[in-house]
Amino acid sequence: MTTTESVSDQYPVRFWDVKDLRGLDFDPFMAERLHQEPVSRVKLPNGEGHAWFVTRYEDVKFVTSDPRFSRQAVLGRPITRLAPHFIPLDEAVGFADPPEHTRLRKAVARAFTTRSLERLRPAAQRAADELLSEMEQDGPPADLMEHLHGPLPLAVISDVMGVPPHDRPQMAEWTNILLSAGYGREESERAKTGMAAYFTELLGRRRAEPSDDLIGYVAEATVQGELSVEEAVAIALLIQASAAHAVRNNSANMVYALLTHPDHLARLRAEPELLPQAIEELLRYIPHRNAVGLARVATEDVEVGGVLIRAGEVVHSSYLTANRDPEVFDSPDELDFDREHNPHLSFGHGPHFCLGSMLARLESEVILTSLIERFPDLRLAEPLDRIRWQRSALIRGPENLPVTW
Ligand code: FLV
Repeated sequence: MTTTESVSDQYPVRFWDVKDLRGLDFDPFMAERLHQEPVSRVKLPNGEGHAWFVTRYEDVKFVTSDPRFSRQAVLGRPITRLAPHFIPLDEAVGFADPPEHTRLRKAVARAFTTRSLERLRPAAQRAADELLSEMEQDGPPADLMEHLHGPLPLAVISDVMGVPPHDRPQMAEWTNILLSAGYGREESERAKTGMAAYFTELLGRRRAEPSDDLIGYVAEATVQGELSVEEAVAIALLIQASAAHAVRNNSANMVYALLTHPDHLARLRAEPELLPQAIEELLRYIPHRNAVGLARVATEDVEVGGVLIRAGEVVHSSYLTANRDPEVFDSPDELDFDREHNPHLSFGHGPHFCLGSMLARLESEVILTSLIERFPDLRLAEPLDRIRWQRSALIRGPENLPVTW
């Protein structure tokens, strides 16, 4: 580099035209950045300006855990991004930095302790058994999205929240609009406002009549002065929407991966004790989302992967590329149930590490075990090109998953 060369010459801003991908194809733009330009500058389809894009495992861990990269500083800035709107409400935990972040998480931690979760397992298993019995009665072929991946995660998180059964279809509809880049800003904002009004009302009722569920816990926290009503509503909305949607898609991608890797599926049938390890590998291997989500803003000049990022600059990072970093994972593009070293970042890293990681694992275990035990000859009912994949999605997954048995 000569002394006259500027950042702009050395790091051209690359336009990331996020295309709809099929199946579990890894985004070629992301792979190219990881292997050829691990810290780059990108511009996404929405928002303004450009951002740094950090892809390597160690760099991603650094950016997502060092306090000099702030989420609070994202608020009010039209940061370059995939979706036309911001998904969380301004008061949500996703936009908070420690110590406020710690206070917000503490208010909901009770719902996600190991004990709370183990209480949920029998209920989740019962729900899966009932859903699969209905599917069996209808007979093959059947769409697993409709019969299992859609309803099960929605039921599980709605039970955790205390959202009554007759309100769940409305939740699913709002969530689909909120967690998509395809409806436009106005409609997405409308879904968010509708959901916020719903939780404000439910929270009001729980303040009057306490309940042993997540809405009850945050209602109590507002009474104790630990949370404002806006904070309670924002955290409830984010958990309800993210949980149902992420598990629907990720668990469907797991089943798709197994049905298109028959040797892996046969191995799981023969060695069921391998399941927890197989789930970890599926979590690593599946490209969970399109592009990137919420960015961070540097509050000071910081060097990342040999590049100087200046105070005020925007930084996106990717857990998907981190999970494919050959410095950490041998043959990273292979699905390998025997992988011994698998410290994947699929649930994130640092203070924003997924609150629901153990619940997501539990649901995936219930889903995969039930399918494997009940349907010894489960297979796709249509050729691969008849499976439709969501368009303009933030979180990737199939629209339909037709199976027979
Ligand atoms: O996909 C995104 C997302 C998903 C989610 O479940 C919660 C979120 O806050 C987000 C987000 O902020 C940005 C996304 O692209």
